[in-house]
Amino acid sequence: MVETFPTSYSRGRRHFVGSAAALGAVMMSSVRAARAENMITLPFPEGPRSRPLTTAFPNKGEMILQRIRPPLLETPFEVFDQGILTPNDQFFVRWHLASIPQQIDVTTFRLMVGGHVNRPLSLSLSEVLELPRVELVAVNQCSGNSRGFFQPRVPGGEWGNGAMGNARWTGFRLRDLLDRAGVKAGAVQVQFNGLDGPTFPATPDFKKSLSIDHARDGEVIVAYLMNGEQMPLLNGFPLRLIVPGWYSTYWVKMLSHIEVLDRPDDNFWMKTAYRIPDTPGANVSPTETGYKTTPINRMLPRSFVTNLKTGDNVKAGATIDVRGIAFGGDCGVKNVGLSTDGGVTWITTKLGVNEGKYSFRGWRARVGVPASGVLTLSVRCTNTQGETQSWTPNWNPGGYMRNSIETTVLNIV
Ligand SMILES: Nc1nc2c(c(=O)[nH]1)N[C@H]1C(S)=C(S)[C@@H](COP(=O)(O)O)O[C@H]1N2
Ligand SMILES: [Mo]
Repeated sequence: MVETFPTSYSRGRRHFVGSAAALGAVMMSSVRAARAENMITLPFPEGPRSRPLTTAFPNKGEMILQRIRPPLLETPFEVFDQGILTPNDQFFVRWHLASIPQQIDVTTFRLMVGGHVNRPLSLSLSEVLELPRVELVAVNQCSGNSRGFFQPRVPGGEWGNGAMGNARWTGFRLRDLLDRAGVKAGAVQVQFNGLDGPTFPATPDFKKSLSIDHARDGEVIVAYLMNGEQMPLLNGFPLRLIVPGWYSTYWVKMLSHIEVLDRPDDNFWMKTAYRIPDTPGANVSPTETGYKTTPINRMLPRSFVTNLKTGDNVKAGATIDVRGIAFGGDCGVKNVGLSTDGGVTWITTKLGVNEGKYSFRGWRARVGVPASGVLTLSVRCTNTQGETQSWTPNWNPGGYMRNSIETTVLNIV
């Protein structure tokens, strides 16, 4: 049966088993190696000041190491200057629970669909590969991407801007799978669970849910390939949910159980965790209490300069190329503006290839450098729904949904 898989599956599997068998040991040695190796300086207002870079995780290249177990690995920001698709081996990694399978037997793996359905399913990987194949480019962004910039500081993974990535995902529509199981009348949500689990029984297992209509919208997919290749173990091998336009907390990795619910999911990860103030931009003041909350959902527009960083030198009087990436959130990019005067005027940048409304979009502009002082570049994305980025950062106790205008300050020499 393995032979009917895409070649990358069987070829990848050997590689996968070989490299991931000693995941725990690899992770321990990675820290020792990393300590001795490069450190990266972090621009966070309230620390930490630096972190190690590591290359020791299976199927991963150089990553910023935030935590070993469960792994938190951030993409070094320069990677986003290489193109709008983030390479698999430098795609960020985030897990909540420490018990993560170190190998998957692709012959015995089963995807289960149960709950409020007419025909519960237990499908092998070769069976799911028979479902109509679809492809989509979409940004996977952690709800807490850029949390390290929050002031006042909030607890959680203190990410820079690299807890995001954009990939071409290949798989099948969740709707096709649910239709095969036959959703019963009265279904309200669909719950997703992966093969990872807690090390202490008291810790709630990581499960996320979408409304039945969202789950059946034809855009939510179950992916088995990432950028045309087998997904790295740490990004969810062999199957993961793709929820285009929504924060990646819903993008359940190592997806193994799908449960159709006839009542709203009240598990910890829906009812208590990953909730945002029900206010515009999920914004509240740090002293506010008693506001209504809602599960985090759609993403907001963001944009970044990728070829220059604060502190870089530029030549007085020169004309420079400025380029970067943007995304609209849960819709496309309408335009990306660049300002050198603190937002008094905006240059309309030239947009790059359109890989669909859920993808990163490249942009570029030419900018004249003044004779002296500093050159301040601010970048602002407006999406096709007319939503734009604001100057003032939002704040909430979860450190979620930061999307304010980014500014890069260059020294004129
Ligand atoms: N099974 C499982 N899926 C998961 C998680 C997890 O802890 N377990 N974390 C979610 C969160 S919060 C994020 S940010 C993304 C990270 O995806 P990545 O590691 O592929 O970048 O996975 C999501 N899917
Ligand atoms: Mo996340």
